[in-house]
Amino acid sequence: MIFFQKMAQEPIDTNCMTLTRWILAEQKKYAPTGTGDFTQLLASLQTAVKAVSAAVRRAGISDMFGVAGNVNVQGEEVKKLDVLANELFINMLRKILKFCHHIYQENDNEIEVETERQGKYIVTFDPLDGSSNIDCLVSIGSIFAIFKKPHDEPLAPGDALQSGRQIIAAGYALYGSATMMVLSAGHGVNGFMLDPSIGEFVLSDPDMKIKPRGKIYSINEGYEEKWEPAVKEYVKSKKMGTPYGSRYIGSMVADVHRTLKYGGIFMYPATVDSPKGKLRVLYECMPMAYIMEQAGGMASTGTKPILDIVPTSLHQRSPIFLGSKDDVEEILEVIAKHAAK
Ligand code: P6P
Repeated sequence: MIFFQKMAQEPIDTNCMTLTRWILAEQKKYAPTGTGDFTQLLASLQTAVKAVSAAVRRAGISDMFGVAGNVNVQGEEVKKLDVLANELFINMLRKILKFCHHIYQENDNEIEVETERQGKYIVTFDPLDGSSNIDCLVSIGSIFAIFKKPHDEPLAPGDALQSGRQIIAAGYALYGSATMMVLSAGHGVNGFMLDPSIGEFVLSDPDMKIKPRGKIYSINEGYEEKWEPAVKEYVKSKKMGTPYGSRYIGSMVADVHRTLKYGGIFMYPATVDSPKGKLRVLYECMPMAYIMEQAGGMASTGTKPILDIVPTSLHQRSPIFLGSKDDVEEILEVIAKHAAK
């Protein structure tokens, strides 16, 4: 009863900074003469996330769990929620498709975009990352990055294959104990919590920065025998002396968000079975690397910054080591030491 009384007395902030207001303020601050297309794009992504969040929260009741019966371009089972999340993102973007062209995880190639409707942005996204965790109610997420079209001509195949340094905005949504959007448009990182009572994302984590060093390492230890020696040596070192804590959720968005909030390192290295790593460059590694760098952290392939990659294929994968600068630099030193042998 005390809890509910407290909730009832919670004052409503009548001047809260919502994501919608923040997007408009960003446009006013950084693109006062802009056409508003970028603002519309971010607003549409916000709407897609709200729709996916509602679907995720309702999945168990609406029989949305379970397998949709087909497989995605990586040969992985696609679950019903995956299909729905895909359609929601596409339809929310399609409404403004004249501004953008998008690539996402589930399909072999880019979305076909009618030439007369092509706009000036390319959006790469993973509509529902961590889907193997859907049925057991573990946090899952959506990830996106926004690039500018590289020329004014109609889009050509491969126009999305740009360096991560060309990203103009990126972020993720986490469907956890609450739904949160974390994004950057190149001027720092801000976190917005979805307030179901008003249906708006409200600024809850302004100007997010990651600690220079954390006390948590995150990696799937089940693959230890398949790691390169440098990764084995580094992980072993985290268990010596004053050990780090080990946390691994198996949903990239959840593991990265915890790393951003608490510091430390998230790793998905190459293994014998996945010599290029598992996580996809365009719609998992690059967006998360952009957020990490904007928050004062690092994200590396093990030999170079993730954002320096120029992908040669849409679903290209990369090893990734991201998080607190000191932690990432520490494993890079071990990797370099082994490479020099
Ligand atoms: P593993 C989820 O399937 C995902 O793509 C990422 O969200 C996550 O970080 C990774 O794969 C987990 O992979 O091999 O540890 O189950």
